[in-house]
Amino acid sequence: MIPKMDLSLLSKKFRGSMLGVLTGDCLGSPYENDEPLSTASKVILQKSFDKLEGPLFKAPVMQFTDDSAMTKSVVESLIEKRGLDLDDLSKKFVKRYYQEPNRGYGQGIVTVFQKLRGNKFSDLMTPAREQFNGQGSMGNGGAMRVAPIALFCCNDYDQLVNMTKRATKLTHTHKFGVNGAILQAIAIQKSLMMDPKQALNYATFLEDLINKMDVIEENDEEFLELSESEIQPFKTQLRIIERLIEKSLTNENEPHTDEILKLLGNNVTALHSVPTAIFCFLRAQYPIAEINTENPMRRAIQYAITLGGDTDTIASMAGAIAGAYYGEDNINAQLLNHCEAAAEFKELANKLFDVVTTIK
Ligand code: F2R
Ligand code: MG
Ligand code: MG
Repeated sequence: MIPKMDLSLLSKKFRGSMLGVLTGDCLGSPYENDEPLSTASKVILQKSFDKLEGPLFKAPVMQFTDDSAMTKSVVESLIEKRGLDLDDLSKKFVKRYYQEPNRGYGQGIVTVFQKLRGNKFSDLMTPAREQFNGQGSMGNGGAMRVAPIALFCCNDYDQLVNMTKRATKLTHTHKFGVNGAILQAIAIQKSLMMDPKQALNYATFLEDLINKMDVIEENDEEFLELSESEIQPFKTQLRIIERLIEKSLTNENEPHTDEILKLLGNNVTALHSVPTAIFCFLRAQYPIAEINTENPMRRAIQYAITLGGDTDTIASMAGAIAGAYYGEDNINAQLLNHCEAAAEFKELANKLFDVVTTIK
């Protein structure tokens, strides 16, 4: 169970990923549903990040939203139950929602919570299956909360896929919602197990994700007359990421934000947000115009916000992957002081690490 990695580095990566979820969410939520940022707004965002990272800046603490709230339920349940317990997890989701309903939850998912409470948790799976006239939700709610599962399964790919599927289907049964959560989980697990001192090869990273999604999406091949992009949409999006990064590395060809958004998207569906988050993480290892920082983790989160749309969630998912790769040392301590519950998230990451490293 314990991975072959320096455990002190691994524990920093656990904290990095959990704090990446939180900081992306807190920093991104004021911009949720905005248009992509104009040059003037990017300057304001840059100044705001600079101030938050400075030692003397006093500002109200930034509140987290449903992304971190649901992630907190997942990590607490994994710690308490030392594994995935759907009954406990669904109760935690519902309890937390009714305690704090104003965390900006998705409109559809509230119906799942109401039905679960209504049936007294006697039937955990039907409420999600009934969403959107039986189609199930294709929202990114499963992906945005998956980081603790990726950390828990850090050394076991089959367990990761299986656990992510089961945990996601409590609320999201559409294949886009489920496969998006699986892709996000794989990206985090992969980043966690890599050495941040070695160069990150975006093409190799993506090739591995493409091969894995090829197998995961293969089982969805119901209609032979469909094109590959329809049968294997996540695999297709991963190929697009590769082309966009290739293009941006040849200086004169930096893709315009409009092109990125047209191809990858920035909305609340998993298909049009999980690949975008992966793109932000991979692109941000290189400098980006109008983002002035030496820190690639901050760059990933700041870049995700400039793309507009579902900023809290895309920044949070990019933060989860970047944090798993770079570890907590790349998260500014002053900035963390401005994020609600940062100390608690750090503590939860430590407890999860203890569970993972002591399970037989
Ligand atoms: N809900 C939001 N943002 C709205 C604005 C919040 C505002 N700032 C505030 O403070 O109140 N953000 C959060 O929702 C996203 C995660 O959503 P989740 O958990 O997947 O929920 P849901 O309801 O299942 O899906 C979200 C929407 O996607 C559309 N949709 C999903 N499946 C569909 C289907 N099969 N057919 C048609 N539409 C479908 C619906 O519009 C759902 O409402 C995150 O961004 C999180 O931050
Ligand atoms: Mg949110
Ligand atoms: Mg959101």
